[in-house]
Amino acid sequence: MDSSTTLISDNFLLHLTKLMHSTWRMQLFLVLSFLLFSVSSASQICADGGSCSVFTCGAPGKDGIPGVNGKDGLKGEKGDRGPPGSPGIAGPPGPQGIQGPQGQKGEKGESAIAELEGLKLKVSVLNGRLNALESMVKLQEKAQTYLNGAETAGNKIFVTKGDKANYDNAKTACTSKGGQLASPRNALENSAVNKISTQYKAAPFLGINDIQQEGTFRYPDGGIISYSNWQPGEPNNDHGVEDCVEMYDTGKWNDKNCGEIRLIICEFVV
Ligand code: MAN
Ligand code: CA
Repeated sequence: MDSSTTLISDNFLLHLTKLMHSTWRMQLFLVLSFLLFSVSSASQICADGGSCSVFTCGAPGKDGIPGVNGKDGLKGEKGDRGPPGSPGIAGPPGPQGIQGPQGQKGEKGESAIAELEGLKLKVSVLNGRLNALESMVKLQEKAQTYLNGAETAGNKIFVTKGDKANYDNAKTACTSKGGQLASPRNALENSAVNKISTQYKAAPFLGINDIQQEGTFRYPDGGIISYSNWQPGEPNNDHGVEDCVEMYDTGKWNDKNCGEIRLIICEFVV
């Protein structure tokens, strides 16, 4: 500012001051104008505590260095439900279920027919061998009958060597060979035993007896007899000493003293 400008400005202010001193209204105007000017050309900076400082404006300063990060804000609200995750690994096998209903029978297959034909052939072969075996058995029976006198009845064969003995020894002679004294359980078996006895013209001892209990006749295995062919009037336990049984040449039975000597006829069962 040059000296001429300063002189004008000083004169102007002086004149104005004089005018304002003229009245109290002018003084009030001056104060308000000054305050208005000061506020409009100042910046106000306030600290956190609430105290403020007022500075007059100058030329804008350079940007300062970035401040430190502030404190974490409040926790945000819960977000939306996310998409489904990938499937997990398979669990362990469950317990076995109950058996279902039986299905319908299938049609006959070709393999079943072939298998059936094979079985038919096998049956035919076995049948031939069975016939040959039966023929051999019949042949053996004929030979046995000629040699010692043997008779078959059902699955039983009765045989003798012609020997004679009391009951105890006759019993042992049969059991020692895997058989027992002839004990006919029906008319057919009784007839077979009778054939042998008539051939040898000798009465045999049967295995049947009432040694265990008088009057109760049993088979060698202890079972009570279910078939009998007593001579009329027998068993009479003559003189109280008859616990064994002999067969007459008629095929009828008589209880007899076990100490007597009789033909030994054994029976063997398949
Ligand atoms: C007669 C009958 C039989 C009896 C014998 C004994 O034949 O009495 O019952 O067993 O004599 O020798
Ligand atoms: Ca008698």
